[in-house]
Amino acid sequence: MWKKVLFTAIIGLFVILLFGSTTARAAGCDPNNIIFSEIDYDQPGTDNNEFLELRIINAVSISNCEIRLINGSNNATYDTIDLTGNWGPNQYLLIGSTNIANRDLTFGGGACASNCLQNGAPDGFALVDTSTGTGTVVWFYSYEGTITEYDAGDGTLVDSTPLTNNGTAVNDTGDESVVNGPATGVDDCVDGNPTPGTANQDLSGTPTAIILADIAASNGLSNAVIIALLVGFSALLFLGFWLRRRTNH
Ligand SMILES: [Ca+2]
Ligand SMILES: [Ca+2]
Ligand SMILES: [Ca+2]
Ligand SMILES: [Ca+2]
Repeated sequence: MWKKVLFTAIIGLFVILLFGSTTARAAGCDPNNIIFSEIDYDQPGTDNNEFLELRIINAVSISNCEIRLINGSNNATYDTIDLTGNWGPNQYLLIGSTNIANRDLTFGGGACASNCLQNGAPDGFALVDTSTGTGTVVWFYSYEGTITEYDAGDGTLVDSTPLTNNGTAVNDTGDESVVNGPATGVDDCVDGNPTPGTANQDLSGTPTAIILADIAASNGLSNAVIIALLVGFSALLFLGFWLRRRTNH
């Protein structure tokens, strides 16, 4: 009898080790595996193309996590986006308005088309662990300033980490988005071309030098003469020159 029980236990343990280990994932809401990647909260005119992009570093279950959008003027949560499923590694989780293609989740309970992300200043967003039953801040970022003493539900007052670029608060007002830099630190945000759901523009390197070795006029001697005149004229006035691209070629 005892031999049979012991044999069954050993087989059960073997099955757990064999199959359990292959599906093991990091704990949910792991701040090292769910990081902020990019946000575009303000476009010229009406904000029709807002999105928030997260990057999943390693395989992780995020079913106990949610993203909360937080109004900096009163610390109220104005939108909650439940996260679910197993993700990663190296995947982008895209939350967007209904105008954002290939989004995984949608602001406003699935219905928000414009003005989904408040424009500050400041406003913020937090990754919250809900496995505690009430809510615990995992990370909490803000833009255009700092939000103080936000309570996710567990009674702990948390100040946001402002998105900055070398200490200067970022301000998204144009065609670009706020991209977390190549380093994972949030004090390394830069303006970049919006890349919802895909790898961010790499702005880490020094711009590649362009050496102008030759100018080929597309329209015979006339273009070359124009360029020569421009160069000579500019050198006299500004000690520099510019190139003009003809539009009628
Ligand atoms: Ca706008
Ligand atoms: Ca606000
Ligand atoms: Ca907005
Ligand atoms: Ca991106």
